[in-house]
Amino acid sequence: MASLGAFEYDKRLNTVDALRRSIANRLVYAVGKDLRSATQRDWLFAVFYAVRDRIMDCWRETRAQVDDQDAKRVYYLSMEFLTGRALTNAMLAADIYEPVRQACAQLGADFDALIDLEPDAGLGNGGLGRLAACFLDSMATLGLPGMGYGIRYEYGMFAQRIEHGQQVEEPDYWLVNGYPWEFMRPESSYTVRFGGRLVPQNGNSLWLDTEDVIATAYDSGVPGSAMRSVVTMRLWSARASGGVNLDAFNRGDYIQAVEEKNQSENVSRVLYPDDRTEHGRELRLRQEYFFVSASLQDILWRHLRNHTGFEQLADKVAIHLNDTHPALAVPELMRLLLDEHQLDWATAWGLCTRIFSYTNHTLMEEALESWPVELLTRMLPRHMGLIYEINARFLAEVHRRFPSDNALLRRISLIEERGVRRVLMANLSVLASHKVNGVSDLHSKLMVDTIFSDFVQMYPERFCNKTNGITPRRWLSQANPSLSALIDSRIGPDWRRDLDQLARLRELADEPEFQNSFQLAKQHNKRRLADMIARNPGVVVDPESLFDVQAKRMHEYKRQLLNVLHIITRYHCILAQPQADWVPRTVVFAGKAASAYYMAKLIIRLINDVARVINNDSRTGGRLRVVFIPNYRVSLAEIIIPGANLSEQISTAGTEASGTGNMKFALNGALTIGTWDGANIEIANNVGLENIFVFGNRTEKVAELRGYGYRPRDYYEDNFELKCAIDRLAEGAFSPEEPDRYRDVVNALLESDHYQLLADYADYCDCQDKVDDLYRRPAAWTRSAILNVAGMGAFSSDRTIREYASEIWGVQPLAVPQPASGS
Ligand code: 26Q
Repeated sequence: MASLGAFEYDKRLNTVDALRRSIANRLVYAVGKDLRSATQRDWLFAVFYAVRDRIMDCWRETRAQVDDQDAKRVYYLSMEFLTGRALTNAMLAADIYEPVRQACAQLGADFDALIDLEPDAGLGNGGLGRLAACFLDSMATLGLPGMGYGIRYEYGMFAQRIEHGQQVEEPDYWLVNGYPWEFMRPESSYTVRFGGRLVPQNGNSLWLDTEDVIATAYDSGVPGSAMRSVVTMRLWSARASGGVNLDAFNRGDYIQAVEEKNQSENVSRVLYPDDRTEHGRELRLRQEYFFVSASLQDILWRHLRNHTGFEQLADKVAIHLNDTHPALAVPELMRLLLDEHQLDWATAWGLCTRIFSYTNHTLMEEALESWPVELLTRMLPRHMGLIYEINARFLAEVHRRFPSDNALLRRISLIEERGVRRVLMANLSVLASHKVNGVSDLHSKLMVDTIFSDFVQMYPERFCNKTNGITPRRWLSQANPSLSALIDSRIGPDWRRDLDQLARLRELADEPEFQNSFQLAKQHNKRRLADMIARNPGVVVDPESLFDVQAKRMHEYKRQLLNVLHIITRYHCILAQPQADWVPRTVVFAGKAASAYYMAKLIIRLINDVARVINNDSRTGGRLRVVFIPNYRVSLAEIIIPGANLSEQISTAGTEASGTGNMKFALNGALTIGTWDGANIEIANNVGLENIFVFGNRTEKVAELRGYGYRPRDYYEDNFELKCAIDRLAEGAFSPEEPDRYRDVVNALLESDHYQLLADYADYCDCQDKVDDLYRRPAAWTRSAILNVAGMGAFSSDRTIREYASEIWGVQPLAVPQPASGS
């Protein structure tokens, strides 16, 4: 084995024999079973432990290197990490997938079944949470000294069942069987305080009589490609502190004492579903402060372990805010530096603005986070005081630079004064950060033109773009073994770490043999998806039909309803012209609606009602099928996405900050039908406009329509097919047992149509006809699909993270140690 200080992976551990021995050994000594008594779950754990053992050395070595090199670290603060399953990813990173599979076979364990037994770590809602997971993967792959900090929710994203066509939520108690990938670190526990009162003390404040919660760290390792390094994801779990309950306990009120304990442990109980317009949930604010406070105490502790004082803090530490959810990190760092470490204001604030950076993920005004001043004052009095002080100093500066602009002062303030006074978390985040980025070219441009235009006047140099990316390890190598093997056979395996190499596929796009193999891979993945659909929801679909997929969270702005309007129209057209040469289509939907989001849930029900009517109508001759796949999550995406021919990315222009699903589909050889929105634009530029289906109004036109009074009814009156689709919906053609069921949908469309579906409907339907035309020419379609894959190099999250590292965080990859000689 290599000596300490120079990591060298011992490949002898990776043979089938060695792995078989390890797995059997772990089954006996870690799981406590043997070959005769092992259940599937026992095998899963035994394999898990054997694989985990093979990343431990690299993980330990990574931590040692960061310490030894005293490298600047980046801390990625995120309320969500949507990592999904860990096992296959780890086997691929350690390059032991095949030997583990064989070892399992020799032991008589059903490899595929046990892989499928691992629950998803669903600690996120969608895009933002999955982005955080891809970023950790890329940091590990690039060897960047970094860490992710978040919350160890006991209940992740709810599980979705469909009952009578409607969404039913079930708790996702993902930890029931234990989670073999995490390590509890009780020595890394911190007190997080809430409530209490302030007592002024020489300029600063004493914060007394607080309710205290203990945050305890749980670490898991995120292995990079080829085990370049292993990044730590540290999630905090809440424990009651002894103190609060002691009184009741001493009074003999044991039950009362335990109940209070329960209360404080609620903080890390459950992930909030993304309901972007629902604000002010007190427990959500507690969660935000809880994880931010624990993380910052941990960061400062680690710094002081190796440094005296804070002189070098900003040279050693970068802290990134994933949206405004961790924005309380700003007053918390100020509090720690001022009250606990006695720095002066100017020094402390100077450190903040060098340390923090912030990513914005939404432009929708109503989705920007804000908290009532009253609530903050009650829960975090010291922080509210610090926010006032930060604001006062800032407004003085604004006034000095723009003396006569009182309107500017009102707009730019951290505190909104209209109605109930609220703290605007985005303004706080921008003010404290040296860099603020959007997540696609378009989004970043709109960001400076709209929500942050006033801040641009003050700090133009802060604003920049970092287009999102996805990890090719999970989203191609792991999810799509068939296509990966084909790519390997032509350009070798290095695209996994250098996705730009996919460009070499361009010259193969016209080669019949390559096209043929490419089609075979796609067919294989479509059959895999069709088999899954046959099991749940239990619909038989034809793998030869065009698989048209919209898989993402249910949101009005994403316009699943526009897709439904097209389906209804197509259905009517097939019935009207049954002899015409229709391209058989299977339209697949998947996605969760926030539990309190009425419209989104109603649209799920509509999809299921439309599916029932169309799938049971023999007059279509099977040329149209509609399917809603329940419980969309990372592990399901890994099957759905490779099986798609067509990727639906149809948000109203200017509303989807970036999208990342769009990248996953294109990387797996689906063609996109999409609006000129988010990263769709950059995908179009990279794959070529002739290889993507673009439709609909652009942002200027959307804004113009909004400006001079958009009248959806005009589109309805002027378009016969549209009128038919909406009329049938309104008459209850898809809900004969309750003809009124979709009245609210119809009214929303005709009366306001906030996302302008009707304005884009005609162009969307025309564009869908062009999709059919191309699909009728398999060679031309396949050529385009290949050129999509070939053009996706730029969308690796490795590219994104390299840009963050050099342009925002100022962190460098760890030096690769030379193996110690003679060891
Ligand atoms: C807020 C308050 C209370 C409860 C929940 C929330 C909440 C939770 C999650 C608000 C928003 C989110 C998630 C947002 C999100 O996923 N945004 C997406 O981020 C992606 C990564 O940048 C982009 O690609 C998508 O365009 C964007 O919609």
